[in-house]
Amino acid sequence: MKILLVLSYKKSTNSILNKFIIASSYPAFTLEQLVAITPGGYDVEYLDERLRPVDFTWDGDVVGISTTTINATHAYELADEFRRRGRTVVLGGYHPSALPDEAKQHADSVIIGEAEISWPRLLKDLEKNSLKHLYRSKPVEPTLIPSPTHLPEYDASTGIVQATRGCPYACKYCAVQNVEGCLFRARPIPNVIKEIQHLKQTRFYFADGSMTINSTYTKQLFEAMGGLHKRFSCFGNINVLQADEELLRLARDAGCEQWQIGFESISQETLHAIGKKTNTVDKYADAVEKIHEHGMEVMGLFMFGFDTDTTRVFDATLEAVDTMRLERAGFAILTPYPGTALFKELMRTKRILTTDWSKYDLRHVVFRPKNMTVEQLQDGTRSLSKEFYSFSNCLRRSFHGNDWTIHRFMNRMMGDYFLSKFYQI
Ligand code: B12
Ligand code: SF4
Repeated sequence: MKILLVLSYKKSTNSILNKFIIASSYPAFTLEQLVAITPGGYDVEYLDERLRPVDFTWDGDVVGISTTTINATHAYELADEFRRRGRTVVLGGYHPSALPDEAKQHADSVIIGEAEISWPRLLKDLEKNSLKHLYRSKPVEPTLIPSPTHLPEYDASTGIVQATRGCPYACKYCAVQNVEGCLFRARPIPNVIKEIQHLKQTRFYFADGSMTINSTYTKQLFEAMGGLHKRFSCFGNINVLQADEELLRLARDAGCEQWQIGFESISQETLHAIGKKTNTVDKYADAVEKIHEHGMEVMGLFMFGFDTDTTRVFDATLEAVDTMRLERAGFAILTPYPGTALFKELMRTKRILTTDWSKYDLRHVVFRPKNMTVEQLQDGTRSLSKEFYSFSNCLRRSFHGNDWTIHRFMNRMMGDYFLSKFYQI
């Protein structure tokens, strides 16, 4: 049986510039994992639509398409066309997992959630001519999660490693629950270490929802990473980063350069309303200072449009970001991803303005905000992002810290330029 695995991406292009930017930024980790979990004996091809357009004349049996919400409509178009040409189509990933009934209209079968168990089962059923419309498995036992297959297209990029799955905090806006669920599972440390050792790249990032859910595990992992000479960044939460200096020291020794922190808001009332149990505003500055003292940077992530936000939130957030001396920041418009408690609540109260999924990109307002207009939310977030990434502010931040080198200066300026494009509203 011949299988084609597709990572869908709506802006398909073949340009050399796009290839360079994509290949030098992030690999298609999802594709690498899907190739790894496809049992031997099948003829497997893969396609990252960010690098190559889809060829509908592909002559094979099964097309597996992965999609997040912003690419969903486009992924459905691909699915419809492949089905029209007689191929069996399977949809999986964040969006089909959240809305399987919608996805089913465009596919012969839909995988809900993690696929390490269900994808091989689906392929077996297909061979027996007994394909089901939906496949859902229990959270995968961490020892059964194989290392992703290295795909040579991404040698020049930043590597990706995932040590754990599942997040028990279940913040109301977070989509991680749709695929990984709330049950925290940590992969065996030797498996993760072997994977890091085999990375071609010297830099990588942990695609884990948070590396501070079980700090005992994370400390053991960081200790085991000593001597690997890799550099990495990862997500972590305020409650632990502020309180656990041993973790910070081990992180630094293991090669951590940057903690990415979902601050989300500088209002405790907002954090309470969205169920962000890990954050206490009073602890923000101390946590950032401690991370800086241990020689690592902080990338802060913020969202706007919560019911408790008024138009004053933009200036207040910029001031807080400056006071805390964050090296990097990402400013997003609150986006109710299907499957989340936030989406259900806004649907119930009829505040969802559009289900054009391509607008669910953290840059468009897709719901009716409570204490400002759609335009105020859109413009306020855009202006804040522009201000933070203005040339003069990037230049000023690039001199932060007392270990200035020309190499670090160039890295920061280029990194800021890239991020300003990534977060462009
Ligand atoms: C790494 C990552 C990225 C990377 C690479 C993404 C990629 N496509 O490889 C980068 C930095 C590029 C990125 C960008 C964005 N991301 Co992102 N990202 C992640 C992150 C941290 C990990 C995803 C991952 O690789 N997981 C590991 C892989 C193995 O899991 P997986 O993709 O879910 O695949 C498994 C199953 O879903 C299933 N499966 C998936 N597809 C298919 C297909 C078939 C046929 C089958 C059978 C099975 C199957 O099998 C896999 C194995 O179990 C998650 C958060 C998280 N911790 O999960 C956010 C996340 C996926 N990102 C998200 C978002 C919003 C974005 C951006 C829009 C952000 C932005 N500001 O622009 C962009 C859009 C990217 C795009 N065009 O799709 C949201 C998605 C929400 C949603 N409903 O769509 C998440 C969940 C973050 C969050 N907390 O909300 N992201
Ligand atoms: S702590 Fe992070 S990964 Fe966990 S639910 Fe909240 S936002 Fe998602």
